[in-house]
Amino acid sequence: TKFNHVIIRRPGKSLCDGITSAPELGQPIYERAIEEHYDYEHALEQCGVDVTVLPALEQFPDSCFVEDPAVITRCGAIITNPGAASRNGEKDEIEPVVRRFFDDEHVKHIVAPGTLDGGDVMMVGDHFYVGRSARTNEEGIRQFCEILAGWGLEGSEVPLEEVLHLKTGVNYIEDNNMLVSGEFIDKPDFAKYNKVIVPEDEAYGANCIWVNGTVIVAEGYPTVLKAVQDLGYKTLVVDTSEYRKIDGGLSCLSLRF
Ligand code: CIR
Repeated sequence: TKFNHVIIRRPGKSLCDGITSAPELGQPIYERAIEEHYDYEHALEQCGVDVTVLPALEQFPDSCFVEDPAVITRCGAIITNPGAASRNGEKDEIEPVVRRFFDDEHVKHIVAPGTLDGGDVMMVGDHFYVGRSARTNEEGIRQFCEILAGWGLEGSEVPLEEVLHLKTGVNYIEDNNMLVSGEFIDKPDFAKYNKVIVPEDEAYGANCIWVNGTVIVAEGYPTVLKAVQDLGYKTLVVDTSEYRKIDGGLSCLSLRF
């Protein structure tokens, strides 16, 4: 795998109204979120990708999490049908951007009654694991796998119960290495990988991203950072604490392809 492009979207001031499962963490502070976003952008630039930065969309509080309204594979792009009502319209905002990179034939859609969030999709080479979650339903997964099959790729369903998205708790960092936490530690689907078990008190840190040999790790998760470094990866650390307040992390903040 080699990524050439990354798409990110600046958060808006409405970020503080993003959907959250953890209101006790408080609302994100916009000024800090913007600073963290610049740091994230600069980390990506150091990984040899060209970064497309989209402007904030105040009408969609969660729209900086561009991973959810689209999935981009090496064969084509899939515009999803995001499962949260307040986020569904983000698909119409990301589509024209995706079309800058793909022609008509290589842009497909998940349609109702199917729903799917990109955060539920984990790419491992030409195989895509798809979490069946509160956001992604059986019909969404069926459509997704059918589109993949048309491109010679394959997908499989991974049911999840405890976290928001599949990649909240499991992330592939290439070379057969996978970070796993919580309910994913013992899933038979992942038995064949070299699993790095993320301790419960660092569960948020499981959401790392591999970008061309470098692994970007969230700031404040020392066990995860050391484990990734021990595997021989170059690492970059970015603070995403403002995004964590609304269940967002490193992978949600970009489309990498
Ligand atoms: C949401 O609930 O949709 C946002 N507050 C967080 C989305 C995180 N995205 C992701 O894990 N891919």
